[in-house]
Amino acid sequence: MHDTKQQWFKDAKFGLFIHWGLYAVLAGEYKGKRTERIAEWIMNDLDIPVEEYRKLVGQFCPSKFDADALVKRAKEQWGMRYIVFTAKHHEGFAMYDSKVSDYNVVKETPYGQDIVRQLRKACDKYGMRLGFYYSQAQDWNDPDGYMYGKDNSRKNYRAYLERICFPQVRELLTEYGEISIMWFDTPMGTTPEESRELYELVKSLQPNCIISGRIGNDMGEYLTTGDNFIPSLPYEGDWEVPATLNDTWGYNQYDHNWKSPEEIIRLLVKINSRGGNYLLNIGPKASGEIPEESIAILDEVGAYVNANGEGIFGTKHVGIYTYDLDWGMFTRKDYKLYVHVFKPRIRLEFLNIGNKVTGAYLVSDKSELEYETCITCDGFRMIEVKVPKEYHGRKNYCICLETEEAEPMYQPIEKGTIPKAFWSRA
Ligand code: JFZ
Repeated sequence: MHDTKQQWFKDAKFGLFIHWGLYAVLAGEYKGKRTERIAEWIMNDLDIPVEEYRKLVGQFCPSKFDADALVKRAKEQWGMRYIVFTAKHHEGFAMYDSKVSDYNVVKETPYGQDIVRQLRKACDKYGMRLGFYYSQAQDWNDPDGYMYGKDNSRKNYRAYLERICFPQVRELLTEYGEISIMWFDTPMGTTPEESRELYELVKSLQPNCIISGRIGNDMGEYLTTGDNFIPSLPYEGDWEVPATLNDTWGYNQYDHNWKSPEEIIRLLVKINSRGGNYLLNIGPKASGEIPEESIAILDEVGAYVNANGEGIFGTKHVGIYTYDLDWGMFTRKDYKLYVHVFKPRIRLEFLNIGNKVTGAYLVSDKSELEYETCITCDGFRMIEVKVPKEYHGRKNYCICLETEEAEPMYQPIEKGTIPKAFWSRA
């Protein structure tokens, strides 16, 4: 079981991933050819020669980038508690003023400003935690980086670690204030010793900086699932699902396969109900603007999160309920069971929850709800909550059942396996 030992991470539940780099200039297409893969992989997918790709620096001028507005919106409207930003992705281009490599946004673009510095300032202003995505093995700009020229046979990865990776991780962790997460990725052929060296470097500079699962060799402080892959069952310990709003991380002008706000709300609650954090991505355009579809979706998701944050932040994973509810999902805190309701109901019925309910309320305004409890003829507890009339046609709201017991107590579907204690409680 993974334990970050950082309560903020356990409570955070919802973070913002930002994938931004030179690939945004191409936006999914190069010389009339569209990539069919995730847009930040376009150099690799379309075999763009390094010298050709490097010329993109001359077109990177995100004059419309507004770090302050973005971080303010992410914190206050979208309800996100941390940001993970691509300081350097596989393309090898640093989105900050790196003294290690001139291939960076300050040194080589007409824009000439430090993106990370702007995010740092905005995160400090709005109390948002900041982390960095850093591609520690793949570097398509450096002959000693993995997947350079799609050939891993002649590289000196040790030289790459010492010349680029370690010094850049050092500058990121010494020049930009408190960093909450180092989000490493695709460790490729990294040896256990190399992962350990990277781990020790991070901890030597910022002991409280959490190291993500993809540092390699099982040395992550939390589990990073596969992209957009949600564990089917509740999972003990600290873990996170990196996920997209459409089908790409970096901006792709042709990817319109956006998930709906309702789908995102359900995914957030589903991940939280199983004990994980949802790290949800946006891919800014080359202009620095956030795709309007991303903003529209996250504004609506954020309205739910802000109204029902009590049932999201600081919750723990719930066990597997006896029945499959097609209209709702649970999250929980001690002595409180939250029910996120996704479809219109006039009554909420819960069979085989053995808990003694001591109160019920609507999370958004704390208004009390009427409820009844009975024991069915075959001996199972039935809890029934009356939905206020004004909510009969509503979906996407959350209620709280206050219980005498600290944890949810699901009764099995089969009688006879229930401890005697349940039978005595009417
Ligand atoms: C990696 C990157 O290659 C990709 O560009 C993006 O940044 C994503 C968040 O991370 O892609 C992966 C890495 C690992 C898995 C899947 C996609 N995995 O282990 O399933």
